[in-house]
Amino acid sequence: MSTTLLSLENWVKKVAQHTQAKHIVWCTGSEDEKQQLDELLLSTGDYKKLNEESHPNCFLHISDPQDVARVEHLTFICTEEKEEAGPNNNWMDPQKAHAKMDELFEKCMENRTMYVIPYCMGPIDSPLSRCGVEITDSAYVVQNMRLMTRMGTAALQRIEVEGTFVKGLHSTGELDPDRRYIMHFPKDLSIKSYGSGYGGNALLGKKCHALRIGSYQAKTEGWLAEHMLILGLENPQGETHYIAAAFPSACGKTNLAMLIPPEGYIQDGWKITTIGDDICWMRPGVDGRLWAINPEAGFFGVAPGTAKDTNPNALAMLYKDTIFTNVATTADNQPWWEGLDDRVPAIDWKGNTYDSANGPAAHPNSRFTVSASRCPSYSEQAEAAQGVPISAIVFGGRRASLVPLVTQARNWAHGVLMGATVASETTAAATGAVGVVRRDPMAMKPFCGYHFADYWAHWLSFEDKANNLPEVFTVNWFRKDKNNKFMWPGFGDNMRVLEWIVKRVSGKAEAQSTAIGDMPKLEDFNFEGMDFNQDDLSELLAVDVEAWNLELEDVRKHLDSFGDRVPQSLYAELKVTSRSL
Ligand code: SAT
Ligand code: MN
Repeated sequence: MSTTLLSLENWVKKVAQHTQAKHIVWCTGSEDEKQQLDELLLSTGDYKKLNEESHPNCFLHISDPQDVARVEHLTFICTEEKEEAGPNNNWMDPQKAHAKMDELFEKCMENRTMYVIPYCMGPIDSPLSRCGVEITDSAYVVQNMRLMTRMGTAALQRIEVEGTFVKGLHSTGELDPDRRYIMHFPKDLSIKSYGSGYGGNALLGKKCHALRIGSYQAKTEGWLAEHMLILGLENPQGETHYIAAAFPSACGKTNLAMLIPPEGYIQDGWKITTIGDDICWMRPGVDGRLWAINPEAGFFGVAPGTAKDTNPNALAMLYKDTIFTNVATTADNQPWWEGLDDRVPAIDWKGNTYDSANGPAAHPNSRFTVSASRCPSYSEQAEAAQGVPISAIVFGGRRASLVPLVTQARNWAHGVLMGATVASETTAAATGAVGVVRRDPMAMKPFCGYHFADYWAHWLSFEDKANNLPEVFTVNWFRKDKNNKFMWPGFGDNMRVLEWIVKRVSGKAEAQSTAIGDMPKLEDFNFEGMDFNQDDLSELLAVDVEAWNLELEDVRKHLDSFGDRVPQSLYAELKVTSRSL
């Protein structure tokens, strides 16, 4: 027996019996265990060693070419009533789903080792953290969970004290897309995932637990589980404001979380620190503010586009102790991806000699997995049990037109409307067409574990739960001009927008009020050291009344599509906006 918690021991036994696992390994999180599994993965060909001199302790994993992204059409929320899951989710009756999954899992580990991974989402000693146990037959998953969560003995001890944990069962199966399902059972706090080894489908602590099951736990317990980065912004006076920002996958959350301010800002004493790049759990504190933790312990970031000029902090953490998935390699066996530098890769992500005629060398959704502690801008506050107080919540998406650079909500309900109606062009992080505009409420479209209308009502309820809520903003770094060129430089220069946001929060900047929200006055915006024309900024902050009228019509249709559970105050806010246009 490897645990004192009977419910856990019984579950592990039952799964072992059902899957006929050959061996059971309880993961402790030790360094020895890490090394043994690295060796195993090298011996099975699941890992390739990268150049030890340039990239010590770094490995390359290549997925099955049909298993490189999340599969939203095969991801289900299994609640008694279909209505609970809402139109935003695929739904399956829990009994039917269990039967389907039980059949797939039957004897699926016959010649495999079953790893039991106790993990804690969030600092081990934080009351905001929640625990889970993932059972998997993939050593690659274990190695990723080791970096992405606090896993092993300490987590098990907490689980044994608490007595409850999220149960995640995973098998890579045959990697057959026709025998692949990711099922969530919110009431039982359990997950069953079969047939994929890819991050979001297989590292069950991440999207499955921390967002889909987490959002359900959060609703029942009075907190928020969100698809947000968290950064700390320190001003020259030494005060730090924490900002939580939601963007859909592959819209630059990692880059924003690790932003290095423009030179002039650094000289003046501004600094950005990183708490997290993907997930944020927050709850009201006794002071009426929302306090947040990053439930993760590492970064599972998109490699392409990560470079010295776009994200030097990320690049600095990636030369050591990193797992690379589906990137290309150079002739001297260093990891390489599009946008990294101008070297020519030798081998593409499929293992073939690189030929530009065959498409990109690295998969567009290729990833790095690395411990957060390797990030130069990682904040020690990320380990704080009480979390960090959030001053501003930012929603963003990829919109080539219409949506201004930055807008501040009139009030909390307007902010919730902004979040509920944010739209973005799709990216390579999920299978399906890329570049199609879709509404992605709070960037949670693929991750909210229950009916969006109820989720918005939950968001709105915080007005009664906390009396010092963050200010809410919308940003758009992705506007394009007539020639299809980005109008805003983005990256480090996004600091200028963040500065305005914290100045607004602390009452140090004015705004001009418009129908869609408050926007910066040109004189409050810092252009120092920036090669940018003020006319362009005026365009980025303009409200195109005709286009906004069309947008609001679409927003109304979007809200309507969630039926009569949609809170009336969202419609009321929508009315205020359209009347003022
Ligand atoms: O879903 S993953 O966690 O694998 C990546 C993402 O889409 O953010
Ligand atoms: Mn994400």
